[in-house]
Amino acid sequence: MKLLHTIFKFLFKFFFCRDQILEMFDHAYNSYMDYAYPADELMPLSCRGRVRGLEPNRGDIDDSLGKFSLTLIDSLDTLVLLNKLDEFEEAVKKTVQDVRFDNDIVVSVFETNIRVLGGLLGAHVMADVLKQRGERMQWYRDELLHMAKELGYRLLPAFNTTSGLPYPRVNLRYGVVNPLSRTGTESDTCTACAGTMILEFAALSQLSGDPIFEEHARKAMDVLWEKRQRGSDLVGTVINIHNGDWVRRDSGVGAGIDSYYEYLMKAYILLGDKVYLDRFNTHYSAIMKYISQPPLLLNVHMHNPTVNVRSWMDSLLAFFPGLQVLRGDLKPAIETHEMLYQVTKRHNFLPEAFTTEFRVHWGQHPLRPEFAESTYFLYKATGDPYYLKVGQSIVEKLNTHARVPCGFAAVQDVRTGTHEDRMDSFFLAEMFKYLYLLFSEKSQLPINIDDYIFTTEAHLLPVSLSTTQPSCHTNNTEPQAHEDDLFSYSCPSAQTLFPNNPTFAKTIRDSYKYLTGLGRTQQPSPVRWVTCYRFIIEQHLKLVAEVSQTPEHEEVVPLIVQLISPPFLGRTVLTAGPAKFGMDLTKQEHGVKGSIVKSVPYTACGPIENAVEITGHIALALRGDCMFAAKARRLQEAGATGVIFIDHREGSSSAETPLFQMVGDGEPTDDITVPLVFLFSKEGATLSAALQEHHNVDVLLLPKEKQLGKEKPEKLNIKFRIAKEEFAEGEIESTTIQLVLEQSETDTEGASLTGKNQDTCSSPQKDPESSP
Ligand code: DMJ
Repeated sequence: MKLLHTIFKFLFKFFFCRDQILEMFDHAYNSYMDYAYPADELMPLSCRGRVRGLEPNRGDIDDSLGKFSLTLIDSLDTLVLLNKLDEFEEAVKKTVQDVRFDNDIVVSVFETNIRVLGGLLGAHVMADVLKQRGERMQWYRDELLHMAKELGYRLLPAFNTTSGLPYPRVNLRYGVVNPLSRTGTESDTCTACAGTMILEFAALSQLSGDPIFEEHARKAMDVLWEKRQRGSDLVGTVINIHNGDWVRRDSGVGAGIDSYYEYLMKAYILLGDKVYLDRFNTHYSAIMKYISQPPLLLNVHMHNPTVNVRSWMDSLLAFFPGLQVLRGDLKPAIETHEMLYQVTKRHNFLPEAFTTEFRVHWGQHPLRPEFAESTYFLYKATGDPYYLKVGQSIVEKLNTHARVPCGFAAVQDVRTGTHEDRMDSFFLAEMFKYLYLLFSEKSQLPINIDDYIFTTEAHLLPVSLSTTQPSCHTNNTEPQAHEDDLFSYSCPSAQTLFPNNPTFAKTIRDSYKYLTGLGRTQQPSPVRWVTCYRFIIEQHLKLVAEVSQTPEHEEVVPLIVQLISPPFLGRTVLTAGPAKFGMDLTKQEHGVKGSIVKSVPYTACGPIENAVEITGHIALALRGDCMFAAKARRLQEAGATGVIFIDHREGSSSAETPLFQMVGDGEPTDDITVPLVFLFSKEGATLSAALQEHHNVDVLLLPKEKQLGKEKPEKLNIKFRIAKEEFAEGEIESTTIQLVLEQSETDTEGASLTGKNQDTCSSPQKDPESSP
């Protein structure tokens, strides 16, 4: 009875929390839209928008405001995740119609990148997913991506330094060195400011086809790495952008450095470039050696790392347990998170800075999401309902101590509970995502969350981006990660870490229960080891493997898709890539013929809705969102006789990109027997245009060397017959072109081409005998 009661209470809280979070989001978002939009931010106490220049200058924090409706853009992909799809469509329309970047305003390069560029990219990806599903966003023509590209170009002047480290600020209209820019006199920037560009810039390069963004972000990452202190492998907090000298040499994982480490790990996940993992591992070992003093994370001097430089911690470091979960290092993640939880119990929120005795050092709390972020990651890694309880406490504290009639207000001082007239955009971009995800089952989400990686502002980038093209540059001279490090390249198992101890998370936490002098022993809660979050990396590796470089000894045999029905008649030939699984087309002397039908959904990542039309035909499917093998399987089951995959990356073509072989998903693929070919997007566009114009398009899939009418002309004779359709007197006379493929005398097997030795591609079929 007691157990039932506990389960009921747990379920009630679980579902109640989800609804409560949605209601809170509505309150925050609607307040912004009703009282502040198109201003950058909501002033929740004054119930109006914050317009830079019209309000008293707050210094650096105002550099986030670029008169580009910051909060709207930062909220876009949250709308999707929270299943507010009508609102999303509406908000995207507003963004496209109202937002302009040609503003004579000086903004922070870092903040504009993570909030605005990241926001646009995350929203573009979501818009694309919804559009491909065929229900919404049908009007969408990549407008957000075009805006992202424009913004990217406006940020680029910041990288015009001799070192390659970006200026901290840029004038959106005039750049940096222009006399009208009112910026460009700065000589230094923070490590995180220079080192938190790579995810957004690489995604922008890959989605837009212009490598310049990724190149600049990589260069900045390279400089920071080169400038690490070689003895300690730590970096400082502030660096000179001209000569790369360290300006502030204190080193921690919070303010000033935080997302540099985060982006090394995530750049590896997104781009598959092991250089970033090696760098991350090197830094991580140093962090664990010098900065991590469980459960504390304390800044040290980068040149003399055994010396603590301060006795307080900042709230930004609360993201770090989440990053440790990503790496699979759960024990210290649980310890630090528990310490942070105890601090929130004592002060309601994490103060911006708190001492090693957990007293307030700086009492402000601008509704930062980092603690919720780590809570979500720990719940994913452990499945321990304890973390739901933590999430519930975050929800309660926000409602009790931050909610005001026009939104949620930052806390000026956690000791007094006084409010500040600000609601930062990250509250909508991050806080609600992590809280909602914490209380949602995967199946309740509109997207498969495992297919995405979160930027530091919690914008969603698809891990499949890593497979769209090889990275710009890789530096193979990097040192290898420490071989003896348990976590370097593998997913650690709970068995290894906590042998015979199913309640390891609780055991670890229990040592910190009375850390702040508060709290009582918790009821023992069963801990379930669900998964190591390193599945993201495994997922990534799978996706990389999907298009992995073919080993040197294995040749990529180019295939073709030849359009054979009128009016193409074999003259349109598209170069295609092969698959390592499915039917081996090189063994099909005469290829495989069929008419093409576009899959619905186009990505073929969900149930095939037009199986009736697809049966007996070759399906067209867009690359992305799920594995090639999964798409092929689904389409084969729906009755397709072959699949042509079309690249989702704009502008790719066989002339410019080397062909690759699609490989399976690591699982057996023997069940997939239909032929599979891959077209880059330019070739794919030709095929799609043909289908749109002619509705019935027959194609032949076959190896290039066996291309009809070319290399082996002796095998087949192609004859064109002009047949006049004669109708009753007075009726229109129509001309039909017939393509007749005849076996040559030398070819004894030609009959297998179409099942008969003569094929008419005209409609309606004419008796060839009647032709002239
Ligand atoms: C966010 O804008 C990002 O997470 C950034 O990396 C630092 N933290 C703020 C919110 O606290």
